[in-house]
Amino acid sequence: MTKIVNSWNDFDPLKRVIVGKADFSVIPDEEPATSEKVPVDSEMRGMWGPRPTETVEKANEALDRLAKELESRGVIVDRPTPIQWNQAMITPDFRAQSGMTQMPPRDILLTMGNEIMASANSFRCRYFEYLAYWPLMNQYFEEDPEFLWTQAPRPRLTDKSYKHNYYDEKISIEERLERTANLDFVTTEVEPMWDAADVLRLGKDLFIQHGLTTNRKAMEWFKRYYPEHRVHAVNFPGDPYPIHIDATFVPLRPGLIINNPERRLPEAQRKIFEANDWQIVDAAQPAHTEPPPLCYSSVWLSMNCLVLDHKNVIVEASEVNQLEQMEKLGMNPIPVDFRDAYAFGGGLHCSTADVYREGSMEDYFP
Ligand code: ABU
Repeated sequence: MTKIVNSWNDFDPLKRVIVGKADFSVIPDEEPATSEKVPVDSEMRGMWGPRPTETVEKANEALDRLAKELESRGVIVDRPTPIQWNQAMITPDFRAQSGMTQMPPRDILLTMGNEIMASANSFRCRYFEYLAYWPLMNQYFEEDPEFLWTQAPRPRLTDKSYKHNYYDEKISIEERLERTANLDFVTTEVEPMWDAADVLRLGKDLFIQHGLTTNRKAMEWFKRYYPEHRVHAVNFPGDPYPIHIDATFVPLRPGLIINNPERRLPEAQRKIFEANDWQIVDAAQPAHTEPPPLCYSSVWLSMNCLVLDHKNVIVEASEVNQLEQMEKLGMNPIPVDFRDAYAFGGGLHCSTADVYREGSMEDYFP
């Protein structure tokens, strides 16, 4: 019997990780939570159904490349069990036309020490996505006697979970930014809803983004579930589509974090970092002006890197500015050609979920 699961942050030495798979991925039909996420001018508007086979194959090649790179560096790589998502998802409370994918794992699985918890996602199409990881969870459970296999309270996702008529084709970017600044999002507060990728783990402190995929009630739930942690609600006013913290605020090692210059952490929320001598550096500009086709995410996946330890970091190979900045910051960037996976939910950090990193729960902000 060995210890398989342990991780308290995104930068201690990585020893075991889950890398997603793109098989059977579907572009979901519009629903209250997702329509808000798709930019008005996106070619994905009004489009749904299985993703083109050649794009799935290319994404899987990119994911396999990442897995190989990690394995060549001694990291154990686990993979989910793909599910046929092109079928209706039905619960007593809603019916979705299809599921979505088992990408990216970072949205679904939150590792907190020896616990991996499946999240409480607000997208109806993602309701059953955790099932793709259940064979791995069962394996960890059988092999690691200390592993805590948990599931956050499942949201019901009835119509009461969303603001009606919140989404409107005519909403301008300026209006979206105003809504972000006012913390006015599509989800209501009837139940806790959260994506794991909105949670930034820094040992004792959890910085959780309030946005399109995580609501206030989730923050309250985290406070009660993890009483030994400090939970900080953070928001980034410059983001018209605030979803997931890992293309916005990305720690590289203790004391150093890169922040998306278009989505700066507000002054009041910076204080805890500054008071503890953390350096917050503007991330380099993305090398691309557009995301790849059929991609939900922004060009800022450029900064969505996977930190292997306090020195080594995997960065997408075409992101030349980010690669250069990593060197200037004293990191050793390892380029991996990964852009073909972007459309399937995100970059290198998104596409993985921590299983084991060395280290323990530190208090970086005493
Ligand atoms: N899943 C991360 C996406 C963040 C962004 O679109 O900027």
